[in-house]
Amino acid sequence: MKKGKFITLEGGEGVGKTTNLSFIRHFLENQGISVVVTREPGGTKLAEKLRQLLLENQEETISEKTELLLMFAARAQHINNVINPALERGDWVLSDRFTDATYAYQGGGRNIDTSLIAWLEQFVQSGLQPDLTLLFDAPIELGMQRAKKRGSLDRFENEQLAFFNQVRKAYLHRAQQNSERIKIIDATQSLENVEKNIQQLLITMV
Ligand code: T5A
Repeated sequence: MKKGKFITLEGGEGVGKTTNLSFIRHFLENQGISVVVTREPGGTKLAEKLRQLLLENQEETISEKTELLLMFAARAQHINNVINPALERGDWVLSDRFTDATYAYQGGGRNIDTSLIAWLEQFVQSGLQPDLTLLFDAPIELGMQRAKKRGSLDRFENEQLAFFNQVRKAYLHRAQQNSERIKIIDATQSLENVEKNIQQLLITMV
């Protein structure tokens, strides 16, 4: 039985998900809510190992099908060992990315049929969906500029511009289709204004 709330943060590279995660955590904790902060791919020991395989630049090409299945393998572990137990305890779960990222990157970016993703989603999640998803949106160039400041690029960040444009398009399409759950945040704004937008959305939930 899910008692807590599940919030996910989504968007392209370097749009500010991780930065805003700590703002959200503090905001919720100040309201007396117990928060579990996690991320995908990852969130458990095994899923973090899968993350490493997925993000490292590899000599061997990872096929699109392998990539998709590894994402869902990590997710199955994450849901079973971290997300569901936390929600059952009544904690709120804040995840840096979840299944919308699969629709955007593997669906939009890699062109995998979304009905296949939907099948895996149902199989792995058994109906589990976030209560709220914040989609941080900014032009690709801006996010990449911010991401590059951090140093070397991972396997996804080394993709071409066309890939990221497809990812962004797929995210915006999902937001349109799930407008009750997915709220778009203009990530080109100053951090202060981004935080104000987030706070307005969170206040309606607490
Ligand atoms: N993936 C993941 C899939 O392909 N399928 C899936 O199903 C899943 C779950 C994960 C990768 O895996 C892929 C997608 C990803 O490529 P990741 O580390 O989670 O990788 O994702 P990244 O996008 O690479 O994470 P980043 O850390 O690069 O981006 P963030 O978290 O969005 O950005 P953040 O907060 O680190 O900010 C970057 C910089 O910008 C500044 C920050 O201070 C920081 O320096 N910044 C701002 N500056 C000015 N104004 C603002 N409003 C700012 N917001 C942030």
